[in-house]
Amino acid sequence: MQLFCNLSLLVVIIVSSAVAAHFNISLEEEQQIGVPIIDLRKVLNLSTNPTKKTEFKILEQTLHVDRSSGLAPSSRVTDQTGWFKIEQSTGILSQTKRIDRDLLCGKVELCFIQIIFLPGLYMSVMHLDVYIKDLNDNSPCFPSPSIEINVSEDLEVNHEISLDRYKATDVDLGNNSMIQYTLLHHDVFFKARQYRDPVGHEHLSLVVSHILDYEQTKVHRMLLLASDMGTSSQSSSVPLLIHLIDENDNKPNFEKTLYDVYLSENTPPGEILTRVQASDRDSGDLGYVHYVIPASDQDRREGYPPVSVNETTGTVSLCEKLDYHVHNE
Ligand SMILES: *[C@@H]1O[C@H](CO)[C@@H](O)[C@H](O)[C@H]1NC(C)=O
Ligand SMILES: *[C@@H]1O[C@H](CO)[C@@H](O)[C@H](O)[C@H]1NC(C)=O
Ligand SMILES: *[C@@H]1O[C@H](CO)[C@@H](O)[C@H](O)[C@H]1NC(C)=O
Ligand SMILES: *[C@@H]1O[C@H](CO)[C@@H](O)[C@H](O)[C@H]1NC(C)=O
Ligand SMILES: *[C@@H]1O[C@H](CO)[C@@H](O)[C@H](O)[C@H]1NC(C)=O
Ligand SMILES: [Ca+2]
Ligand SMILES: [Ca+2]
Ligand SMILES: [Ca+2]
Ligand SMILES: [Ca+2]
Repeated sequence: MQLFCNLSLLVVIIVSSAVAAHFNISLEEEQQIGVPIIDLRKVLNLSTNPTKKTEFKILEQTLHVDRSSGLAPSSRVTDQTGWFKIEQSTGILSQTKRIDRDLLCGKVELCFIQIIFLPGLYMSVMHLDVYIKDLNDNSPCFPSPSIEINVSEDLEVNHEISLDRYKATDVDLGNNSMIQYTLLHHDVFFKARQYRDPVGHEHLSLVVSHILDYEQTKVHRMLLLASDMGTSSQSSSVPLLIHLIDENDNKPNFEKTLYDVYLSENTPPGEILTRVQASDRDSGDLGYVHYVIPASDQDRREGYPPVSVNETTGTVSLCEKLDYHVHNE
């Protein structure tokens, strides 16, 4: 019974001393290697007398990525070579290799390296947690070197074109990775729109802000700028090209509103009387013009019209002998 009580007392002592021997510091990522960070002798109130040896010794260094607020499990990585060293005789802590927070901890806010060390012979083990703070050392990055999209010239004003698949990403944390988009060199036809949906996802789109016309401008060229909202904001940009797709939105137009031809009654059939010409502002097949003179089958049986038009060239020729009394007017 006596033995059991002593044992539990011992456990309590270990726990309380472990709590006391635990302290935190914070450090920005990407600090220079070898630069003194803290003097552990001062922190621990140890003698700074150089003749009194303290002999610091690191036992373990472990990276803690605390995802307790997210869905992914937290992780720990013990690196045998470590990120830090403690000068054995002076107790000065310094960095031995590059610490890139963005690479080590990604989007996880709580990111620290725990150093378990002995501050000297016959002293108890201590824990030093070095919290790694984010620096805005990355600019937003677009997934492709340029953005090219095809849109119909028929799109209506206020139509929205999603650019979500072209959004930039920034590997920093918090405001250092929040991105704001701006359209540079843009015209009146498009505006950028950025918004957060009810679920919290960020979206980027282009809004048509003026009637489009392929016949006027076939390609709209602008620059999409992404800037982060961190301290000393970083930004990058990509060319944004919008190719309009032609639609059949133009009617052929005749050069003249009336073609007037005077003939004598004895003009021989087959004679070319005039040539009609119409043009269509659309491109390709949409702008191809062919000519017909509309007439019913009944009309044709009765010899009307007495002229025919070449479908492709627009030349109008006489197809039968004229009779002044029948054909005038
Ligand atoms: C270390 O920092 C964390 C978070 O900032 C804090 O919750 C904890 O109390 C600190 N621990 C010590 C021993 O200062
Ligand atoms: C070191 O001494 C200072 C001032 O005497 C005291 O505030 C501090 O808590 C001490 N630190 C430790 C780790 O004992
Ligand atoms: C846009 O159209 C061109 C030519 O019609 C085509 O080569 C290209 O793949 C299209 N681009 C997209 C993003 O649809
Ligand atoms: C992040 O940016 C927002 C908007 O500019 C600002 O209100 C907020 O204080 C910033 N947060 C930090 C931690 O700087
Ligand atoms: C129309 O004119 C073209 C060029 O002169 C000719 O090749 C074609 O045969 C003509 N079409 C008809 C139906 O006469
Ligand atoms: Ca950034
Ligand atoms: Ca960073
Ligand atoms: Ca058109
Ligand atoms: Ca047309």
